[in-house]
Parts: sequence; structure tokens; C-alpha cells
Amino acid sequence: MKIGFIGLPKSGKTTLFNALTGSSAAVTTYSGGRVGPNLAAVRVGDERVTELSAIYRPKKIVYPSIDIVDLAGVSEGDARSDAFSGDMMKLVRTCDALAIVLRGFGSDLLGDPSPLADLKKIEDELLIADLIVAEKRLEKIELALKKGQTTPALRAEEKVLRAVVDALNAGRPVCELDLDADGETIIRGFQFLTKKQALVILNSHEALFGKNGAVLEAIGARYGVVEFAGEFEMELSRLDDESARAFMEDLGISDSARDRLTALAYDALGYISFFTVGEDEVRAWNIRRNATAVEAAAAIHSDLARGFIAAECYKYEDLVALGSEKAVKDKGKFLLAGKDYSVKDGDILSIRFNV
Ligand SMILES: Nc1nc2c(ncn2[C@@H]2O[C@H](COP(=O)(O)OP(=O)(O)OP(=O)(O)O)[C@@H](O)[C@H]2O)c(=O)[nH]1
Ligand SMILES: [Mg+2]
Repeated sequence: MKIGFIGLPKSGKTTLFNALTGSSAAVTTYSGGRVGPNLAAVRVGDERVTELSAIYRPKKIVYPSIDIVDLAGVSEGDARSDAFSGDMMKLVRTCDALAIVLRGFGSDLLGDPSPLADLKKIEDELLIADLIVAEKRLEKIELALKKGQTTPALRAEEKVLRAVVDALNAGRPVCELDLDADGETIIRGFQFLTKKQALVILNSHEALFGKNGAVLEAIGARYGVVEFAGEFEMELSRLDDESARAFMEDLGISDSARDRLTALAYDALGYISFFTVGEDEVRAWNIRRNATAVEAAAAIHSDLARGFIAAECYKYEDLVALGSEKAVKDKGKFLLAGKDYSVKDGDILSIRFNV
């Protein structure tokens, strides 16, 4: 799972990135320079992995992680300039989802926060960036059609792109289009920004943290949203756990920035975890909700999916309640799942395969 941080300039993207990763990438108070993107993997804290490791005592323990990309700020009018082309665009395209960062702190340079207006600005920039891509391709197709280079595939692409352009012009994101399977295949290659899943981070001043109920509610009607006190939490990430905990309690922050973001990402973007266990390794994997056993196998290795026979499956809760794999088997709570089995959060899988 790879999440790209986007937002207006100086909304605190890099500060949040640092808070989440414990790194110290340079924040940019004044410079308008487009600093290169920062990349990091954020470990998803999952107590179940710790519990499983206590049972299996593996040589290696692997927690799942979420990749975070901290991108340069998107200014008004950027969609028409080069911000959404070139390197930045290539990076955004590879992201599974976007995290829209909104400034919730006052600044000398930018004045009082106006998160809802900023959100609208970003949404508009995303719509325009997609519109430019769709229109460019449409022009090429029209030219080809004029020259008589008509193929059914080109006609189909033209039809879908017209629907995309109409929607975008009406202010509707590509994700709201009702496309059939062929239409979905046609637009996949364009990697439209408004087709990507998005969540919102309100980056509040510590004095405003926890007092933004109305704003959060307005955003929450359309996006999964979480509030951070970015600068404060960046400082916290440099403290030891105990001192950090004390400061968090002062501000009424329940969990670390990392835990709040990963929980939101799993929930809003629709991911679940399954586990593989053994003496060598205990490991958590993230997959899409409703993924099948074969898709889970593919997340581990393509060979496992190719040669998939069945998945031995039992539940984390049953293992913890009954104490051992043997007890789970004796109680008849062991399941042999076929390739279409829909994997549940907390399933412990062992793939039988043959290549
Ligand atoms: N008071 C306050 N200031 C913040 C907070 N987060 C960021 N800032 C300040 O806002 C300025 C910009 O922060 P950055 O994290 O560099 O913002 P950015 O979005 O990465 O900026 P660009 O990459 O240039 O678009 C810095 O001076 C930060 O110290 C916050 O939560 N509270
Ligand atoms: Mg930055």
C-alpha cells in the first residue's frame, strides 16, 4: 500500500511525514523550491503479530508497512503548469491512494487556516490535471479518426474518454463514473488522479487540536479523515515512548500519529491483514478487503498463486483462545479453503501449492 501526500504548499506535508516516520526531512518555511520527494515505509503496529510471535517464537518477525511519499506542494494553477507532469506525476501515479493534507494552523505567510476552501482548491486542481490528460488523448484520437484510422478499440476509447471529460467538466471525479468492465480497462492506463482513493489529514495547530469538530464532520461526509497536530507530533516522535505518552495525554491524543494514520488507511482504503506463521517467520500481510485466497497467495509470491491448491486456514482469535494449533485442529476450527474463499481480517493462512 503506497500513499502519496499532496496538499497546498506549506500545509505541513513534510512535517507530518517526519512525525510519522521519525525522520527529519527538511521542512520548508520560506523556500518555494520544489524539494525532491521523501519516501519512507511506516511500520503498521499490529499487536496480533506480537502475540503470534510469543506463540511461535520465530527467527524473524515481519510487520506490514505502508509506503509514504511526501510530494511537493500543489499550487493553484499547477495543473496547467508542470507540477502534475514529469517526475512528480510519475510518482503520484504509482501511489495506490492520496492523502490530502490541509493546513489547520495559522502562519505569518499564509494567514488563518481555511481547510475547507483549501480542500476545494486541491479537488479542482486534481480535476483539471485529469481533464488535461483526457483532452490531450482525445485530440489524438480525433486526429486519427479524421485520417480514417478507425478501429473498434479507438472508437471505444473515444466514447469512454468523452464520458470522462463530460464528468470532469461538470466537476465530478472519475471515480464517480459508472463504467463497465471494458471501460474500466480502457481508463486504467491513464491512472487518473480523481480515480484514486483519497483520505484527508487535517494538520492542526496544537492549540486548535480536538476543537475542529464541525470541519472534520464536513470533510468526513466525503472522505475518511484524521486530525494531526503535525508539529507537536513531529517533536513527539523524537521522544522516548513514555515521555511521548505523557505529552499525548495532555493534548488528548489517544494513539501515535503512525497508529492513527494506519488505522484510517486500512479502514478508509479497505485493507485487511492476514498472517503467515511458523518457526522461521511470523508475518502480517495487507490485502484488499474481499480478496480471495488466491489473491492472498499472490501477495506472498506469484508461484503460490500459480500453483495454488488450497489454503489451510484458521482464525487468530481461535488460536489465542485455545492456545495452540493442535487445540484449534482438535476443536474442528481448521478450514481447508479453496481458491475463491474470501479472506477475513485475522486469518492465519498456509498455502498448499504445486509448481
Ligand atoms: N504551528 C504549526 N506549524 C506547522 C505545523 N506543521 C507545519 N508547520 C510549519 O509550516 C511550515 C511548512 O511546513 P512543511 O512541513 O515544510 O510543509 P510542506 O507542506 O511540506 O511544504 P512544501 O513541501 O513546501 O509544500 C514550516 O514552517 C512548519 O514548521 C503545525 O502543525 N503547526
Ligand atoms: Mg514539503
